[in-house]
Amino acid sequence: MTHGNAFGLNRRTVMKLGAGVAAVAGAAVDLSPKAFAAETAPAKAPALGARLSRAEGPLKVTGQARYAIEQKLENLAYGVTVQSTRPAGRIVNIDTSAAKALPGVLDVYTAQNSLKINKPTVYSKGGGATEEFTPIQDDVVRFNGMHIALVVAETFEQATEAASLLKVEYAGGDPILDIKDPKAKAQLIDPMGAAWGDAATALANAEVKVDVTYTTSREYNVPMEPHACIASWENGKITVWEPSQWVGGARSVVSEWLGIDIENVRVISPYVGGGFGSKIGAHPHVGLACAASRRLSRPVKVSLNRPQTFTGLGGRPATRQTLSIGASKDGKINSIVHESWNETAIDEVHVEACNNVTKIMYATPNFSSRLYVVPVNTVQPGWKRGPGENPSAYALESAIDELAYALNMDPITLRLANWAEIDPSNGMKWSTRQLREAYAVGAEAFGWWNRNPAPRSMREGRELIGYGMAAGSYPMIRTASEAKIVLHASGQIEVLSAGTDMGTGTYTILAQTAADALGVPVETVTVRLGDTILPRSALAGGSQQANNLTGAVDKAARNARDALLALAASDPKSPMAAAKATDLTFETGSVRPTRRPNGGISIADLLKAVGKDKLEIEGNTFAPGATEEMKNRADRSFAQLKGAVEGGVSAHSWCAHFVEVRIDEDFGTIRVKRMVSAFDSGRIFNPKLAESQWISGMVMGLGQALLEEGYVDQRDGRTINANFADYAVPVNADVPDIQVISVGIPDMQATALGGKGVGEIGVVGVAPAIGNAVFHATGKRIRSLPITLEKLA
Ligand code: MCN
Ligand code: MOS
Repeated sequence: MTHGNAFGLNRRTVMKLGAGVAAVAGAAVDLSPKAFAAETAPAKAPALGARLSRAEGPLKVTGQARYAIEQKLENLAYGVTVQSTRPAGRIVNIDTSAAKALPGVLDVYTAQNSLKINKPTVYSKGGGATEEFTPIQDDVVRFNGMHIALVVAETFEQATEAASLLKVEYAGGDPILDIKDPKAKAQLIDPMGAAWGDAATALANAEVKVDVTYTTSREYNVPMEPHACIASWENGKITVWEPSQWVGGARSVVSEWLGIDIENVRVISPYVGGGFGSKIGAHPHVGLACAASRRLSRPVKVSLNRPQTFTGLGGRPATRQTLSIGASKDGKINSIVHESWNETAIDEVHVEACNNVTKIMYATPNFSSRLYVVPVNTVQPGWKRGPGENPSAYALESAIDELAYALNMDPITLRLANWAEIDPSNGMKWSTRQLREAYAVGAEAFGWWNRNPAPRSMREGRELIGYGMAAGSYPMIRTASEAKIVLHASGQIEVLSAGTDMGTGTYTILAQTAADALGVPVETVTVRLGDTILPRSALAGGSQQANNLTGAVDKAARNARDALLALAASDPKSPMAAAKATDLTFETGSVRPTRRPNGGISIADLLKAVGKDKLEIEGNTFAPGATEEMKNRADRSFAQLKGAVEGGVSAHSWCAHFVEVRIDEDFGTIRVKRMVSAFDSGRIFNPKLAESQWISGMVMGLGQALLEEGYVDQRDGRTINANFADYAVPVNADVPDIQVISVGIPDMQATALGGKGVGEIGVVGVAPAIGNAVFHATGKRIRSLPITLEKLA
């Protein structure tokens, strides 16, 4: 078979598919200033699905939004952590005398003078990722950059100065700093592998094979807002202002750390300056702040400085993956063998599930995958946008491109030849899978079919041009959650949830959901989020929160409509008191007799008429009969979290990315010229925000592909580039023209309102698309990220 559109994906088919999805697809994003001006004009349609700007945006750009450590508290003390400068061994002594002698210093806590902090269990029960490590409880040095002391003083400057005066005496230590170290021992994570058929035999007998190894570097989440909190202990209760993707989880951990009843813990997080997975869990410095506040009976602020964030918590671990694919000459895959290794902390397990995409993407009769972790002296790695799926898609989608070249076949054609009609890992039906549409629409918008597939065949002057593509998936994770709607006699409507908004758009889409279901203008709805005193919500993680919470708010709004009809029919002071609730209708914010379209009374007037100043109504997505304990577990642990297949169908978001790179032939510099991606995230609640999510994921993928790499000094385990100058992330000059297209359709089997996840799917598959484009441009296959000029030379 030759390169070409063997599966009928010619231009005309593409157009037809494109037209077919146009009705549900959001418009492609136009990033011109003109487009922004038009979009920020007040929107008329309040409905869910409208292209509204972020509700909290003005508060943020005018500096009125108060982030965690901007809270002003009386009698605030400042804590500064001290981190180890050795990667392993023991602490023999920490001399704190000079520090304690400084003016303003309140105390210095070390393992010798410890604040008791218990081990948390919330995370380990959810599969690792956020550390169980509790600082200053023993003399063991686990990694370079580990917190070994907390200095607390009246001012930040005094604490910083005092922290620099500690004299630490270390002994011993034989660190393992890299997964390639011969001393390092890989551990098989047994239950996480997946296998069917006889992959080894099928591979041995395959007509065409690729057998390749890919590596990815250590990466960091680097949100703009560093990890920092204020803990305030008062009369046996603690309040923590902590930027959090999950206040319920943080509350649970604080109660475990301190050994106090969870009812005595409140966590507040109305605004989060980015987290990308790194603020799902409260990290050890928060435990230090809480314990110090209890000891001193004062509020204590602990903010990590930027370098400290690189070791105060972990990012995406370095990975190594071997992938073998066997196929017939006509391009049918008959075997995939995938093994992966990722670094983890020396005494904790974080698994990067590198088989997540591999095991579902293509129909193959034989498959085997195994996951290993390799303990090294590093901070426990964590979740970073698309954990598992991201490295998985990198290896798989690079290898598929290699196979396409081995077969002399177009990569889209090859993907379609191995289309999985059902989820190959479990035989379940897909809920929805608009991936063919994504290939078709993306290819068309990009101009894929103009590509000459031969490497080094396209150029403009000194620049080699490369076109590459890759696909990706992200599972639809779900956790039941609850929400409350408060209808005020003033006409104002409040939506309350403990869920958080990291810049994703939760405030906006929940207002849209309530406005839509109640038929009121979106401006009348205000949303309160990010506080454990509000209705229980699972984490903003795993790209699930939008669907969890729109479902809960929609339910609350429906309950509110029922409650209003009942109130109108039952309260003697209601103008409709003579009617039966079943003879009344709720429409566009009013209750009216079903037979009198013009005889309505607004929510506010009804409340005034019956003499109520407000009406509070709850709604949730729990199964009927869910106990309080189950609801608490959904809010505080991972126990109620449902994966992709728990609805009896296999539910995922899907994407196809197309990129053009330009490579200067003389200098080897790589520039991404444009990216076009098509996404299936089901029904989209707000296209403007979903597009912004997808685009930001793609930019993160660009960083991973070309820039991001944590360097560890192999002599002492120090993170060398622990700052924004040396840890390079894309800046505006690196970011090309980006076009994103929605090809999703409402997926009612996946979620209450038919949406699927948006937050992470954007990053999955970008790095391989760029790598594939680099190969097309140059004929060089770089199998390790980031792809730098040195590797290309
Ligand atoms: N959305 C939509 N239609 C859908 C689903 C979502 O319009 N069907 C839009 C909404 O605006 C919603 C947003 O997309 O607020 C994200 O929704 P969802 O995919 O449910 O993700 P979560 O709300 O659970 O947010 C977490 C997700 C994750 S896991 C990471 S990592 C990530 C991401 O969001 N981190 C982010 N996007 C981020 N964006 C910002 N600005 N900062 C981060 O730290
Ligand atoms: Mo996202 S890495 O699940 O917070």
